[in-house]
Amino acid sequence: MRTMKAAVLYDYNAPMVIEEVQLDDPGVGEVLVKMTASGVCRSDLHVLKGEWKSPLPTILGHEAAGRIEAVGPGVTRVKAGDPIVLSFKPHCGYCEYCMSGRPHLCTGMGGRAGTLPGGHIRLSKDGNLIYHFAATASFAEYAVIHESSAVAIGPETPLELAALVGCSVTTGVGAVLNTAQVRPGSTVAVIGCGGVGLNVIQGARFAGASRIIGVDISQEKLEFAERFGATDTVDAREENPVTAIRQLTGGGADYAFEVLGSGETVRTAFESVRTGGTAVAVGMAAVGEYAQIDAYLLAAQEKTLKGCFYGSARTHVDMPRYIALAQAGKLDLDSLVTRHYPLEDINEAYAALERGEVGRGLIVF
Ligand code: CND
Ligand code: ZN
Repeated sequence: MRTMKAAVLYDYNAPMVIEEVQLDDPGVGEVLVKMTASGVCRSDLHVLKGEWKSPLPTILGHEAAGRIEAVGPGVTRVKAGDPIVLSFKPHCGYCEYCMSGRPHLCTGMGGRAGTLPGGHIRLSKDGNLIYHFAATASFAEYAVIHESSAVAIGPETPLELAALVGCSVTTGVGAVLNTAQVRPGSTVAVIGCGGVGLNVIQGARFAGASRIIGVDISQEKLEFAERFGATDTVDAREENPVTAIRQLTGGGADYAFEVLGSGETVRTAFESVRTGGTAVAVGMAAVGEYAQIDAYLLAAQEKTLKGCFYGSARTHVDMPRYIALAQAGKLDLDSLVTRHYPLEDINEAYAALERGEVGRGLIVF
């Protein structure tokens, strides 16, 4: 067991508390990671605001990279000193989803919300258990994670940038390449140009989209969108995005990605695609929120509405590839991070995310 500094969430809509907590040694099939950096993603904000219920107290954080500090019994794939990206979807390798190439939907791990696979909890404070959000709990100096959550990457990879591959890059680029499988020459609309949305935009550029329309309510975000490959931008405060996208594409985009997480913007995405087009919900709304769509047009225009979890990633294949693409200059990770924070400033980092001020914020340890 070790004592370490972490950000603990005790109540929804209350600040996280920076304090010393205890972390048990890794058990069978688990590893101990020393954190290098952890990204500030809206998914953690959903929990902070109580929009997603996660058992409390918990340590948030799921977009991270670090180095293996020690391995538990039976771990052979990684060893102390190895650089890794943390995956928030551990997978068993044997269930129907894993065996059919969709490990991001694995159902074979056991456990429940806030625990590691098998139901284990390694975090505590003075004997009281603390839950592991997203099986990663990366807003802490160290984490114990399942070995399938430790994605080995090359020794030369800058770990601060690799952290982004833990969520926003893999989710955003994967939404385009894996979930939607955007074809070259397609038209693409992206509703919400934050950390994940910018990666949808650069994924669409990489996939050869002919037109990429970024939609946001912040002028700063729209400028970012252009830097990442948007050919057109729409300020949803000034124009109806559906009308604007239809005009720009001559009737509707081939693909529209919702990357905010609300029922209203899922509807916007659905209405923005042409006959036969595909709308993809990447953003994750508050639990219990519904999206209204025209049920007649769903059939009559043969539209597709699909969800995207974790960029439909095969993490151990896709994450090293995204890093290789970044190293080849085909994906831009450097420009995503606009602010660095020490762990002590984590509440300010989330306030800035909520105010819509940052591309991606990064907590650096
Ligand atoms: P972030 O807050 O950085 O981006 C959201 C963007 O939406 C901001 O730029 C806002 O200005 C913009 N916005 C707000 N209102 C509107 C509007 N009405 N129309 C258009 N744009 C608007 O969030 P993020 O990029 O970190 O996360 C986005 C969503 O993706 C969020 O719901 C998060 O939980 C989800 C997500 C999903 C997955 C997955 O596996 N599917 C993984 N990680 C995050
Ligand atoms: Zn995320």
